[in-house]
Amino acid sequence: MGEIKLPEGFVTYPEARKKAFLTLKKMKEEGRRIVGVFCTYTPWELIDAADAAAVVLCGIGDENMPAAEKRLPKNLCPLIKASYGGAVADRCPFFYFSDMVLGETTCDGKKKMYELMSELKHTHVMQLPPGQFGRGALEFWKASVESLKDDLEQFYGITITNDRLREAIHLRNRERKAILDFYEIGCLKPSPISGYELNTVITSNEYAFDINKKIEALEQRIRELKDLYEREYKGKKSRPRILITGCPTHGVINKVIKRIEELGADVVGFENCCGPREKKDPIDETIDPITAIAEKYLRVNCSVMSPNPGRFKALGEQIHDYQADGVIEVLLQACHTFAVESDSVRRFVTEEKGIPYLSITTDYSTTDQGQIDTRIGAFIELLS
Ligand code: BJ8
Repeated sequence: MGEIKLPEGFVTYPEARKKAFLTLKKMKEEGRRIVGVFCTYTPWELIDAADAAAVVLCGIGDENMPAAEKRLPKNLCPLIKASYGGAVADRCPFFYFSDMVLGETTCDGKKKMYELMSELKHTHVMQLPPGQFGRGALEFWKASVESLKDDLEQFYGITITNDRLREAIHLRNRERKAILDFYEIGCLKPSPISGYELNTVITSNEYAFDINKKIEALEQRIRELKDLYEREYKGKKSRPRILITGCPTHGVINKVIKRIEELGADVVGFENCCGPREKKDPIDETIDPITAIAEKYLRVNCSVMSPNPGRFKALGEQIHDYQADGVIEVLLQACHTFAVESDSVRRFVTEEKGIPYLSITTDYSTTDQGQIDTRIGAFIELLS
């Protein structure tokens, strides 16, 4: 069993969430605006420009499934059930502290769940077009961005100015660059950082509300890791290098990501929403901010878009840049869009890129841990 090296004072994802409860409570008491969000399509800059904090509401763990399943089908994506279950059972402090919720019409499960969620709290659902390129797709999405701006203004009784939007875009672009540089430490061979740390730090960072401090902390860790690479890793033999693709992995960090590394491989990168998917693509700071925001987020390569060629381009680039020896696709149960796309991903990885591929379909329970370990173990053996 390999041991995962972690920096001193490392904070796990559940610990970071616990800490964030207290921060949010304090923020709420101080009268800060808080908007609950879910997805990479979220235009963070609009929320920033409304002087509100965005807090991620995606659920993890399976303790809220029974509450969710009173209204939702059992055979539904665990991310959707965990998120709704926490809200409806009043066990998600992030939902509790949110003034309003922002969702997008991504997959069918999520968009229908938002209808139920809107019974609990004001929920603004942005309408996404089904594809990025069709006639009128950008106009349609831009109208959704404008309608979110109108709703935030009305809900809070404020005006969101273009100057404030430009400032927010500039700051978030700086944050994107810092996050991207942090991910790219995984391109070093052998990697001086575990995928477990990468996944944990970036997902936990969603609960760090001071963006300037977050950028500083990332830059500091990047310097430490580069130094560590020069001192201890450079020139040494690398373990098999795995690139993760598919559904978001924040709910299965321990079950899949950590296990891959304990079983003898390095997770070096993520081609999913826990990776640099949208970080590589800054917002244009030279044009009208609403148009720039609409253009940027429409370029997100999620499987809910049909067709979704950008994902294959990004996957190819990451396999190359991160020097991946194999790809593991994580599919959350009943996620149809990623599941349908997975055969094309398998063929792309094995036939075009010539490296092995494994897909794992799972949920947030622990019942399939043994089976997952066996399959990951066999895959790593194949790569060794
Ligand atoms: S941009 S990946 S964060 S939608 S896993 S709930 S798609 S059934 S999470 Fe996602 Fe935005 Fe896309 Fe990223 Fe539905 Fe699939 Fe569940 Fe999903």
